[in-house]
Formats: sequence, structure tokens, C-alpha cells
Amino acid sequence: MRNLLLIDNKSCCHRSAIFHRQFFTHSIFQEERIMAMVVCSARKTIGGFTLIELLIVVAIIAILAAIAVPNFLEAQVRSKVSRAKADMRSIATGLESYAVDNNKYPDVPASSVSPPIKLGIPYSRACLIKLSTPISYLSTGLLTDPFAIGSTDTTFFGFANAKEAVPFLPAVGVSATTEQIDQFEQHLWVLQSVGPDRVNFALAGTPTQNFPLAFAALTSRTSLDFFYDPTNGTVSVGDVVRTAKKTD
Ligand SMILES: [Ca+2]
Repeated sequence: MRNLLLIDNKSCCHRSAIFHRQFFTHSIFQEERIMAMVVCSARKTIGGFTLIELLIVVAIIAILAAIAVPNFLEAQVRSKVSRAKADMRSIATGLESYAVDNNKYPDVPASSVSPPIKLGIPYSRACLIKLSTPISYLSTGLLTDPFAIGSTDTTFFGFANAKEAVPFLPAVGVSATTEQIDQFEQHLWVLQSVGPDRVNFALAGTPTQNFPLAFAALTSRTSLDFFYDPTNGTVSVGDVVRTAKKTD
């Protein structure tokens, strides 16, 4: 009985050893299979994308760009319009401070403006520079039009002192009635940004810089296109204008 038990014990141990060996072999086999799958997967990845996959990615990027780029450009233009308006507001405050100190708005004798184009960019620059030198009437110091093209000296906001502009109306071909001239004279000054089309509306079709036309448009409203209006399109004709009227 005891021997039988021993034989049985031996047999049991033998079976167990076989089972462990089989299990161990099976595990190794499984492991190898997994490794093979991983290598195969890695090889597939290294192999890269198919043409269809690449085309889909390119198409998605193109669609996103087509949506994003115009929105980005629109936002840029809108922010520049806001900047032009904010800068003109600051300059307006500076002009009033200058007028309090000097009892007049900045003006420049025609003979001192070179080139001698009255009421053009050289004139605007010569007048506006008085807001920063020798006394600074501006907190920001920004006098240049964000839409103007060129070097700093030629990108000043357009400016006209009404007292100097009005006598030039007949000279620049504005056939103003007495009533209109009275209206022009109610204005103190005009500031002008060329606007998102980057073209000075008053200059269109005329070889000389022509700010009195700004006064003409402001008073007679004969040319509503003179004023930039974003409802015509973010990039549209017209200029961004700010003016001040006499209060008395
Ligand atoms: Ca314009």
C-alpha cells in the first residue's frame, strides 16, 4: 500500500513536471508570437502613410487654412481700424491741449514746408510733429497712420487746420458755395487715415494732396464714399476721418 502510494506520488510529480514544461513552452511560444506581432506592427509604422492617408491630411489642412486665413486677415484689418481711431482720439486730445497753450491749432507757414505742397503729407507732418516737440502733448507719441505705406516720415496721419485749408478750396478746384464755405469754417481741424484700401480718397484722380476735399466731403456729404464704412466690406474704399467743430 505504501509502495503504491509512493508510485502514485512519483507519477503525480512526473505529470506535474510535464504540465509545467508544457506550460512554460506554451508561454514562450505566446511571448514569441506577441513579439512577432509587435515587430510586424513596428515595421508597418516605419513603412509610413499610404497616399490616400496623406491626401486626406493635406485636404484637412487646406480646409482649415481656407477657413482660418481670411478670418485672420479680417481680424488684422479690424484691429488696425480700431488702432487708427484710438490714435486719432489721442491726437485730438493733444490738439486741444496744444490749442489751450498756444491759442491756436498747429499750423505751418507754406514757405516753411518742403516740398511746398500746402496741406499734404509734408504739411501734416510739420503740424503734427508740434504735438511731440518740444513739448509732448501725447501720452502715446503715435502720430503715424497704421494703413499708410512708406517710411515713418511719409506715414503721418493726414491733418489740416481749417483756418489754413479753407482759403485753399478754390485753389484745389472745389467749387464751394458761400454756404458751404461757412460750413467749412465751422470746423477746427480734420484728421485722416487712408483706411484699409491704403489709398487716400482725396488724392484719387488728383496729382496734389488735397485735404480741403475732406472738408468738402464732411460738410456737403456729396461723396459718402469718402468715409470708410465696414458694412461695405472690411477692406473697402473711403478714409477713416475725425474732425472737430467749433462749439461757439
Ligand atoms: Ca482710403
